[in-house]
Amino acid sequence: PQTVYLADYAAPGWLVDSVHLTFRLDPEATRVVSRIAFRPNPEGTQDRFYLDGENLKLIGATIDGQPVTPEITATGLTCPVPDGPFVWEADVEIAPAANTALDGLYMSGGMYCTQCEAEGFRKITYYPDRPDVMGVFSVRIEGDMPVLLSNGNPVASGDGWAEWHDPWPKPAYLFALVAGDLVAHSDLFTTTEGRDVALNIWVRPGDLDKCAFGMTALKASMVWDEQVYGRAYDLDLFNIVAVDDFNMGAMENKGLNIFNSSCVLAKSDTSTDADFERIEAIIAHEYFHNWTGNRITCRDWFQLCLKEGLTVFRDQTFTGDLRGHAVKRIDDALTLRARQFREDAGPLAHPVRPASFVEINNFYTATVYEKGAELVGMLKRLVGDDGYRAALTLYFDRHDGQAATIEDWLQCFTDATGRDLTQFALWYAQAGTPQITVTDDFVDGTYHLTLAQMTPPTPGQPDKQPLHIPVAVGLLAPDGSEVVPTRMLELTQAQQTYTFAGLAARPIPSVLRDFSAPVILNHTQSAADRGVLLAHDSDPFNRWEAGRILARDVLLAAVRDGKAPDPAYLDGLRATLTDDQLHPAFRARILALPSEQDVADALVRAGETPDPDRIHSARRQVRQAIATALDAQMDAVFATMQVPGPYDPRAEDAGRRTLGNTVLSYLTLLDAGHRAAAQYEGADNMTQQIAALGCLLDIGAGQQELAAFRAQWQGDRLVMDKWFGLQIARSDPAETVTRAESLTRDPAFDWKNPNRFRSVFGALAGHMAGFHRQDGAGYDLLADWLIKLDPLNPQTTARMVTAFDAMARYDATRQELMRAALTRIARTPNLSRDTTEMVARILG
Ligand code: B3K
Ligand code: ZN
Repeated sequence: PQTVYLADYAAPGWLVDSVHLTFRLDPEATRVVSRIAFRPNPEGTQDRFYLDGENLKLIGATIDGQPVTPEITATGLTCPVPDGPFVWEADVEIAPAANTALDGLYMSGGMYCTQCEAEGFRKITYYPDRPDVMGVFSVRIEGDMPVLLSNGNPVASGDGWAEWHDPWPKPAYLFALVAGDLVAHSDLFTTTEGRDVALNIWVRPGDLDKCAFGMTALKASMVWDEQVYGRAYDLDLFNIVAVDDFNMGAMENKGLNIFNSSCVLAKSDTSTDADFERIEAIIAHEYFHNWTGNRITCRDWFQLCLKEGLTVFRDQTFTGDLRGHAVKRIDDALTLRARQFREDAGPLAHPVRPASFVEINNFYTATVYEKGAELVGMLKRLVGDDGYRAALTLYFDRHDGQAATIEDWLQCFTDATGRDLTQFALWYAQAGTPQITVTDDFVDGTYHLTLAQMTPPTPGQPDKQPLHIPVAVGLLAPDGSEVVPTRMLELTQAQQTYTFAGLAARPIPSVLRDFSAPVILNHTQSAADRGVLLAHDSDPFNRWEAGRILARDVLLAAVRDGKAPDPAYLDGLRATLTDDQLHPAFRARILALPSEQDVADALVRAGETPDPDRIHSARRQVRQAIATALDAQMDAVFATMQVPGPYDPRAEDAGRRTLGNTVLSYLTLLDAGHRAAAQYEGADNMTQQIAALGCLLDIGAGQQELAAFRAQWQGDRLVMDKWFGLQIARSDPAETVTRAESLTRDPAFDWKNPNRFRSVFGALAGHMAGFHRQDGAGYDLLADWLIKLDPLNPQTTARMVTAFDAMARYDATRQELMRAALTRIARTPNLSRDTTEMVARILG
């Protein structure tokens, strides 16, 4: 397979003014007629006319009405063209029913739908399928379906046909088409500019009662983008469609967002609080793309973080505004550490803006998305709120309608604020998680804080340069009062010392407040100091972080020496648990221990080899000890966290349920599942039903409830995904693989559906001790199924291969077994380009 390099970027030789597409839908033989007005690009650097195209049957082509015979390869075509502007017409045949890759035009449960990002449009017709070619699309759909949708505004329709026009020039990856037997949950929205917008969420008839929450989230997003970013919607219509077979979460096609049904459908008895929050965030994310992604798109796919990092940052801020910033920041940091830091520490590490790729779909990663969002957050910290607003206003003014680059983006910050961001730009190019080591001294009332930065080597980048890092620091007096409020230190050298004079006593530093940069802190602090921070830090993030580190150290001591938790730690936990001044959601975050993976990460950082079984049992022991020590208080909290009245997904209630369910998980370790069984029985919402079931499975009980759950929910695909996943996630490590294996023989295991496949194998890969069973049975099972899935769905296969990316951190036996499984995948004949690239990168 060929590698594409950022350095090889060449401006397109021809630009597109307009595109007319006619679809005659048929599952086996859909005809796509395209009429494209091309003109030479004055800035073009390509001299050969080339159109991308894959798996297309060309029936005929003309240029300015004259038949032509292009030279066709497996990936595109070329042919001689006139000197000036010309009109290209092509008639191609495609087979949506045979498209199991879910990329291009495909079918899901009898409906037609599309996915074109990143390079799916070339599976629909011949086209310059690159984001810097933007055209105005008109679409006619002919098909025997009641609902026929495409981008933009409706022009005309009749029985079995519809015409659409999208006035906003767009790259082909934002094209979409949907045809099916669908019904809409509809609403109206009037923008600040006075435009009336019809809003629809299109679903299969049985799902109509799961749309109301998504609609509320959509309207909240529209209001937020107007108020916070001054961005109003720009069409008369905004459509969302729910699709059951989808490779990822959702897609921001102009005016016609297509969603994995799991990311839009919600109802209290079938969706958890976490589902509601995630759905709200994804609806916002796709909606926000209308400005950050669609109106301003990416010049090439190396710039992916330009739209994804910024849009994630925007949806994170939105959720924080709606549901509280402290807890949101904690959750985002947890996700970043669990996914991005881990990616950065292994063979798949890559910069936020990669320099090369084989298959771009393999780069929709935590690094591009979540670390990309952190870079936006750091820019905002460096230039301040006003500077950020000015830079964004300039960005929208200057680049609206364009395909832009990271250089363009940073230039807006420099021009709007005068800040030199040359060093900051390194964040986009240098992979790996920086580590900051903190040391300090205190002499005669003066405190010196020294920060030293180091970024470890990553594949292809042995030597790293110092980065420009905003480090928010505050100082506490020994009694916990704040003596120096938050100051934004800018670390730019390998090592810098900061001075704080006039202090009465040696302060307790609170470093990296609000997680001001995506870095790992090496900071030796006494348990007593951490206890003060946990009890008093004015920064909620660092308050949580202090508790987190204490918990981590307790877990490490249990793993290394079988030590029981320090009584001082238990006291701190008790104080937090019972502090009614603290938001329940925040208390729940403090009570939730670091995961087994987190413990493994800490061991690896300390140069040790993690033993998954040992970590699993040590963590269970610690949980048991916490439950025993805090039994009475937890019992009291459990009672007070019951939310009266009808279920409401709002943050306030969700926080109470989270804390209630967290203490329930501890109490279950002591009461033989008594309370959990009762909660399961009485639950009128999925949050409490599934949490109770999980608690029961945790102690080896709950089989009866599991059967009842299935009987109750067998008609609901999304809930059944939970049923599959939960019993694997909560299994005893000795049984995880057999449980997963037997579930693959369940008649409801529809392995071609990505959600169902992920529910089983995502849960298997996520169960550290179960997946890493010493005899390699977990690796073999996953490899067998990835080999089976690859020919059908390369994208989902390649994504799930990442389960093996932590290979190098384990003992020699496990490494060998993982290597064997990966080698077996690699040697499979006709392995997809997607999976080939991922396996090769992991094997190194
Ligand atoms: N832009 C899409 C992701 C497309 C993934 C292509 N493999 C969804 C999003 O980030 O909003
Ligand atoms: Zn996105």
